Amino acid sequence: MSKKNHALAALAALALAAAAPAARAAEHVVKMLNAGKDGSMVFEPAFVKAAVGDTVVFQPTEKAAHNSASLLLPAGAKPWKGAPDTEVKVTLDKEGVYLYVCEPHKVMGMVGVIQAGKPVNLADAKAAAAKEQASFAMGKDRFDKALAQVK
Ligand SMILES: [Cu+2]
Repeated sequence: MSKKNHALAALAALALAAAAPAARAAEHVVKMLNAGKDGSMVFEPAFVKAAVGDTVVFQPTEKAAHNSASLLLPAGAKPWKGAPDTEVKVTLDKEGVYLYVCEPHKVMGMVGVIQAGKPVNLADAKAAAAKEQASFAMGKDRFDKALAQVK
């Protein structure tokens, strides 16, 4: 490596170090509600757009044995399953679309979608959502509404 290249590499390292605080992971809060803007038994917001490395916190804002459990994940992401009426923190360590449900109320359409980075598995997510929501008694369009916000 030439002297000039050494200097450039050192500058690049400095620039990366300076940029690090701005790249710190964000925390997104999703409330578990008995009644929200979109009706009864909802995650609010039902769609979260995040960056890889961000955290989503599911809060038992209203209690009714709500939980958050992953349904479909990007390849290699870790599944989660929260206890009833208990906060769950999920770190989005893989890029893609995450589908999750409230197990007791998924038949009422209590479901949600998270996008971390690029939606690399969107086709898989849409197929899994369509299959799952076919058995819902109500809120059959909630996965579709949330997935429509993926960009
Ligand atoms: Cu619930």
